[in-house]
Amino acid sequence: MEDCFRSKQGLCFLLCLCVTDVLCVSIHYSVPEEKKSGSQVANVLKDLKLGIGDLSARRARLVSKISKQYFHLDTDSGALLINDKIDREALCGQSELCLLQTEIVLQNPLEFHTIEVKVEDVNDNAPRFSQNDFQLEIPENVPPNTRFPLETAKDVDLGENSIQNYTLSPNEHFRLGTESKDGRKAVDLILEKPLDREKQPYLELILMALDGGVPQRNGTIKIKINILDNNDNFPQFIQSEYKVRLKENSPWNTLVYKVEARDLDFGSNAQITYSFHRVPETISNLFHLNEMTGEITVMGEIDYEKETSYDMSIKATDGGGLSGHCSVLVEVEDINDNAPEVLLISLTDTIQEDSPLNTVVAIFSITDCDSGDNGKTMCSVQMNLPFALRSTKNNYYQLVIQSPLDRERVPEYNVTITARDQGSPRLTSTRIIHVQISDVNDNTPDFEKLLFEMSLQENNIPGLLIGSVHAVDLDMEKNGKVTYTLLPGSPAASYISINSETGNMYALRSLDYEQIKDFKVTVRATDGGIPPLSSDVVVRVVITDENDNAPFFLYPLQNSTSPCNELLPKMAEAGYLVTKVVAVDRDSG
Ligand SMILES: *[C@@H]1O[C@H](CO)[C@@H](O)[C@H](O)[C@H]1NC(C)=O
Ligand SMILES: *[C@@H]1O[C@H](CO)[C@@H](O)[C@H](O)[C@H]1NC(C)=O
Ligand SMILES: *[C@@H]1O[C@H](CO)[C@@H](O)[C@H](O)[C@H]1NC(C)=O
Ligand SMILES: CC(=O)N[C@H]1CO[C@H](CO)[C@@H](O)[C@@H]1O
Repeated sequence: MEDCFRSKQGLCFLLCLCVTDVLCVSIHYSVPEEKKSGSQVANVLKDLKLGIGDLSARRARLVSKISKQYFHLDTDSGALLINDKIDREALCGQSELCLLQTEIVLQNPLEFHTIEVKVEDVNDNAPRFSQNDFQLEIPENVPPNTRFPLETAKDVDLGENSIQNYTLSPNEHFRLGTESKDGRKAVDLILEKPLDREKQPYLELILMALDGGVPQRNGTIKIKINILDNNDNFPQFIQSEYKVRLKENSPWNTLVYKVEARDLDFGSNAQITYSFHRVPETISNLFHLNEMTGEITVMGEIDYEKETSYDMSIKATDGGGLSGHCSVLVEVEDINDNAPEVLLISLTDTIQEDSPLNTVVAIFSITDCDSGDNGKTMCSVQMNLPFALRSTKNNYYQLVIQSPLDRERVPEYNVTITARDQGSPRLTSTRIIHVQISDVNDNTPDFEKLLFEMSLQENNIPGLLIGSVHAVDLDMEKNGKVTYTLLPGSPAASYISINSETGNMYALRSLDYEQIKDFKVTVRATDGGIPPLSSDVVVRVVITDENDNAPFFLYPLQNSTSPCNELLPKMAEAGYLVTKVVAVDRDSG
């Protein structure tokens, strides 16, 4: 290019030459670049006002100031022909005007004709980018209308044949912005719609530069856009609420549930740790949350009776500090681990034997901490008792008298209350209540015999024990304590006395069989109840005889002073009744 006649410089040189030289004539032609060698640029004959043959006759030749000869002259025809393909861009670069100058020298007479050939631009160059692709990294959170400058293309052609326009492959995020800065076109990528790495982490666009020639040529470059992650995604639990069931008494380390959160971000922005979020100590002491895996395990005693459900909030935090939440409701399932309990509310521990039917002896309640069937209870007492259960509402029961009581027959009862629930396995519990029957004076003293007979030898010493009577009273204590008295009214009552406590009977004085053979008294047995009950019995005392009387002669009289004179006939024969001796003895037997 250095030896090419460049533009104005060359033109000036020519003009100067022509001014000094009268014979200087400048002829102008033009030829498109890239014409094949041998193509004709023009015929010079007419312009040189010469005829055919003149050129060869005057030994015309082309003289060029540059070493390379682009043209040659056909001296026979006068045609100016292209020697070699002309590349305008190589010759003149971006200059608007590209002139090739050559001179036709004629001899005899010597003449110079300057020929200027304007090389016209042909759209022979496509727009060109310096690289095939272009890397761009854009954070996903850049706001719309942010501009990213792009490399521009170059097209060495001129004017219309150089770059006229840029286009971008269709896409939903970017458009092109072109601006002319200092006469140069700048191309920017303008963000139209926000980016989302999680949807599309990578974009490839094609930027095309178009020139305005015919045919239109284009050049392309790939724009590779890596969208950089911002921690713009919150960790998100797969479900926002979890509901799980857990059997009570579940052992240590039982897996309750594994929660899982996802984060659409990348790298540490997507690394999730789990933690309890503001849960009370009762929960954090009972459950363990693995912060890496999200597994919730049992760490304490799960007791349905203490707590039927646990509501916990769990937080997932990513490496960038964003967090998401979920709630886990753990419902504890009841296990029949509680036996029913009999709770005695009131107990009358002694009950009068004459209490009327339906008298309440005890009130108790049955409780079972379990729920459902596990907590449904039934209650019973043993058969053959004078008591019955009567249930009132809310698991309250009354133990009432069902049939008459008799302390003298059964003085106490051990009532076994059995409560059983309906869980599986069935659990039962029993409670024994002791019911004491208290005495009522409902029994009269009862003599052992209907009639007592005693005997007493006459001439007894006063105060002698004759015998004793005994009456039984089945009642207790005072009610059963019998005292004995003699009923007055019979004269014989003065003969004897009775010990009121023991029932022993004593003779008050010496009795004479010969005077009294027997007598009867009535003894009354009275108990100590209020009012007292009593019964009477008759006691017959028989006096027995003793040989206390000498026989006594009734005849002859014993008090006569004179001996008994009996007149006896002389002639009395043997067997003759002299007299009759009569004696008596007051004793018997
Ligand atoms: C550039 O190309 C686009 C699309 O092909 C067209 O809409 C626009 O008018 C062109 N601009 C120029 C200056 O030619
Ligand atoms: C771009 O140029 C290629 C050949 O170089 C051609 O096949 C294509 O159709 C051109 N595209 C446009 C839009 O002009
Ligand atoms: C009741 O239980 C008590 C104490 O266990 C026992 O001493 C008593 O003999 C029992 N009574 C009956 C009637 O079973
Ligand atoms: C003399 C005398 O004393 N006579 C009496 C004897 O006993 C009888 C019967 O007891 C009496 O009647 C007599 O008077």
